[in-house]
Amino acid sequence: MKRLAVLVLALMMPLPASAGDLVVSGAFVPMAPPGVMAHAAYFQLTNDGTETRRLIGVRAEGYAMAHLHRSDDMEDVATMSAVDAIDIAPGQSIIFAPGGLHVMLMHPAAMQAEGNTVLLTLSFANGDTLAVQAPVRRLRHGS
Ligand SMILES: [Cu+2]
Repeated sequence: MKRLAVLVLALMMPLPASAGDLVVSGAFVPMAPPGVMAHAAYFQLTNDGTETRRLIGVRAEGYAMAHLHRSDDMEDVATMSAVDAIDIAPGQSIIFAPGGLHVMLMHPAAMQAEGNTVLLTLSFANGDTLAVQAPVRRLRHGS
């Protein structure tokens, strides 16, 4: 009887928005101009655990492809390159932000509107996945 009670309690626990000790915060997708076939998603990924974790890939619902990218400024020419894996040490936060690391969302099935949510699935080297809801936001310019 005691074992059954523990099981029921476990099933009633709310699902955490994290995979193990990995936590995502501040996820968003800046709204892209019409007709753009690739745009970016950003977030902060924190490792609250005691072991280094390795981010190895991403999928995005509603896009044919999604890749981990890093932007580089080389002599005033903005370039970006694919990133195969990102290690996150215990206690470390990796920040995906404009001008640096980003998730490249490619070939959207439909145009995103403000208020939509893009479902990202992050994949880790140990087989864990982490679902991230990234709201689509209009960026303010000229302020
Ligand atoms: Cu990119």
